[in-house]
Amino acid sequence: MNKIACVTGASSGIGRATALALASVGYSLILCGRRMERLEELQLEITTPSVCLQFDVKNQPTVQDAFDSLTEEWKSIDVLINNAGNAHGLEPIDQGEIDDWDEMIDVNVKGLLYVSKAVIPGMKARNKGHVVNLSSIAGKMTYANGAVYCASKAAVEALSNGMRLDLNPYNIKVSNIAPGAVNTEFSLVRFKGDQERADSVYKGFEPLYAENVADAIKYVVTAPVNVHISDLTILAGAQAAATVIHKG
Ligand code: 8X3
Repeated sequence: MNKIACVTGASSGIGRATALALASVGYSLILCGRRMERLEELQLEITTPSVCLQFDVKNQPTVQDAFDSLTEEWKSIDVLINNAGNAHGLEPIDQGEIDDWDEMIDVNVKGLLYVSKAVIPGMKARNKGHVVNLSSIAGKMTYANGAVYCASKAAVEALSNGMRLDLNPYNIKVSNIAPGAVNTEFSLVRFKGDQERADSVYKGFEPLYAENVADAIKYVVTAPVNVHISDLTILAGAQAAATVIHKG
């Protein structure tokens, strides 16, 4: 068996592109997501061995059951890409929806923990592994109207730092990836299907594409054993900070 990479949120965006990028350098793939048909479509594009796991990262028992259902061979995960995440809403703190807050904290923070809890013990037992957590520029700089999303990503940053310390004695690398403006379904989800508003986020400049972030993750994962990329921020070419983008 090739090395095994497990990608959450593999059905679209950065997760999908990362699965394809890692397959292109020979990784076998565990594709995780909520939408089985999308995972199976992706599986058809992947030439290395792959399996699909359907679960919602918010639901801890189903996360654990899914990983428990893997055969022994597939349980030997070398690389975990904690990509599943989302943003819901963009408004002042007093106007935020409780359901939106729950969704962001449950998926971005608790979901990442649930998946990590299911995978890291095996890495520790095998004394090797690599965890890649998808944070955001929003985790490094809070912007107006984004307090809860930014807080959830700041939590990812703290978790990456804590994991790196705790897992260091077990030869497990932990990389934190912080993308800026990436043109995926991110804004469409944030704005609850308002395509026009989502499109306006990426107007007037060339944003990052999921493949750009996937390329960086591929480098992070395949870097020599003596190289540990602990933290990588990737902005769009015209971007200087979370909300500073030179347009026009
Ligand atoms: C996505 C980047 O700046 O829209 O995490 O929050 S940003």
